[in-house]
Amino acid sequence: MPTPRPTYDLVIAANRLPVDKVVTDDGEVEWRRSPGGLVTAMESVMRSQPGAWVGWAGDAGEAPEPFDEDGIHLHPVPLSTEEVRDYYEGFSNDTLWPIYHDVIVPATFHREWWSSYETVNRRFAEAVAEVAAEGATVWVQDYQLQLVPTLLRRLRPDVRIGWFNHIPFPPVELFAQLPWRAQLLEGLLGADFLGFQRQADARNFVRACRQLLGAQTKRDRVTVEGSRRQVRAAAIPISVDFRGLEELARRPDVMARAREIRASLGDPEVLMLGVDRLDYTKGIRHRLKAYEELLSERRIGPPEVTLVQVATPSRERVDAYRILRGEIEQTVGRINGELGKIGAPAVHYLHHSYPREEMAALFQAADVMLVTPLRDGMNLVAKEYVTCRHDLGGALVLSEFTGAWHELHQAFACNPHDIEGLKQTILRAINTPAKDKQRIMKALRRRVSDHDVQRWAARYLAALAAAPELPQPEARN
Ligand code: ADQ
Repeated sequence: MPTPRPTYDLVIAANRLPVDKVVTDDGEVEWRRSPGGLVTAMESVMRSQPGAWVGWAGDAGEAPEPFDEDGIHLHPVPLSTEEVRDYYEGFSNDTLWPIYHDVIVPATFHREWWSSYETVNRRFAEAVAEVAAEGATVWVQDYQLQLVPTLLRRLRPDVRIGWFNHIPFPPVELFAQLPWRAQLLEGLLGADFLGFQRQADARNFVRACRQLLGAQTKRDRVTVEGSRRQVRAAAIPISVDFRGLEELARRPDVMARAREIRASLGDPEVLMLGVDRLDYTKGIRHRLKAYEELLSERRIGPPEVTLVQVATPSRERVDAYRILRGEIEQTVGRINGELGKIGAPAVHYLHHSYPREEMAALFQAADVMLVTPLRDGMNLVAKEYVTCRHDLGGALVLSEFTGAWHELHQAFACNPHDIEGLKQTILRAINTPAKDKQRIMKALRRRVSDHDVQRWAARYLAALAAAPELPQPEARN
């Protein structure tokens, strides 16, 4: 008789497993932990209770057998080539992503994509049902898995189910465009607790349930029709591993690297930095436009002022991303061609991923950090930047359209659509006296230090545990 598979009291379900496959020189397959806030947060939680993580391993085709890595049980879910195209690149990133980010680019609707999304969500729900212990806590992550809560509840009514949305939840006027809006809301209502980055996101969700499903709602609760079950929707903003990242940023080799970066750029008076996934939500074009105008009006210029723009390759098989990359690279070429000098380009553009040490050094090297998204669930780069500035140096320009702005009010706030205003804010960030900037940085750092990712995970799990129970039947007289 086959031995029964082990089951776990805490199960995370996310589109990706927290590991990347690496094939060594002698052809051996190794799994390397992909660094990221969620993994760090989970490590802190899973130290006290054994946990499993259900997710895709990153290659299309058959999934590897489940395995344990650094104390976490990893349970891979397979995706075929067509599913990667339809469920992931299609429905998740070309239908939901634009709708959930203010339709900065138009969303694409295909019925086959939806059908693939349903199939894959069902597969995730079945995988979770297999590894979850009796009465387990299941924490589902993000917009790729919005149907999992209800599908899982049908399979396993004994488990407690939470879902966290890493991206914004749109206003009902935009959400209503989705042909599958009712199914998505009903999918989420299978959870006991739904977590969002901002209050406004939670309110948008509750309002969508009221207006599109006719559900009864009261403050942050939605009553599920037919079952009298209540689902709570509230904001629990994500954060970074403040202590871990700060320790890294204090390492002498990282600090030396920061100095080296500045020196290799010709020791500019002002080094500005942008770090983003190459995504149309991040406002890279608006940032470059403001910078280009400041240069051509000769209010700033190389070699005294320079900009490093790191743009991580992202979703390169989705058309909107290919088009964006072309536009950004053309703009950078134009700015350098027209406004750069020999040995002093106006923009240093890097289309790579970097190790954490290099990112921490870049953050420390930068005098002005430009975080200018048109819409962003949170934006961890803003929090990472202040975490790395233990010297209290630097200034953060932060878009009001990020979740981070709702916590980091003291930053130099900007509306990236207002190019004139953005230019003024950049100049203010450059020219504010160092003493005032230090005071601001101190306040920003206190906020992130007090609300780190470990606290986020603990708060989320406490809210999930305390979520409303099914109301007891009223006693009969
Ligand atoms: P993202 O849209 O990916 O995340 P963000 O929050 O900025 O955006 O996180 C990006 C991460 O990638 C950061 O940790 C950053 O340091 C790292 N990174 C960026 N460029 C890099 C490079 N070139 N090399 C190495 N690392 C790089 C989604 C939502 C956000 C939300 C997060 C977490 O869109 O709004 O903040 O999830 O919930």
